[in-house]
Amino acid sequence: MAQETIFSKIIRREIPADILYQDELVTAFRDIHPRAPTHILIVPNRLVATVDDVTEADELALGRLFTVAARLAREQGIASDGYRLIVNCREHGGQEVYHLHMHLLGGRPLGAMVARG
Ligand code: DGP
Repeated sequence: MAQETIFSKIIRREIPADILYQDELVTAFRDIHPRAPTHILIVPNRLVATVDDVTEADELALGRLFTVAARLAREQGIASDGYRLIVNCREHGGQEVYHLHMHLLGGRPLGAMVARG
């Protein structure tokens, strides 16, 4: 059983966050350390630690991450210029919080996809 993170407390509204969207499957809130003018995290409500822990039971919630990302991008006014969706996995992916989440980044050109090693 995966360890809960701060994101479970945000989902249950036990600690504050700027929540922009929530339904029965996913929650979206602004990243506390934004790397771009728009930086939103979209997370499945059910704890899945990493992409490596994903199973077929998660397919509905993980599909919802994309529909909510597209909806929020339109609402935030960044859809026509474009944006980036990122899901980091474990150490080499740079994952800090072990509750799977999608970053929605936009509002400026985001540069190269991956920094040179
Ligand atoms: P990652 O490296 O992919 O695991 O990204 C984790 C992100 O989570 C990072 O950009 C900062 C953000 N974050 C960490 N703790 C909190 C928090 O308590 N509140 C909010 N809103 N964001 C957080």
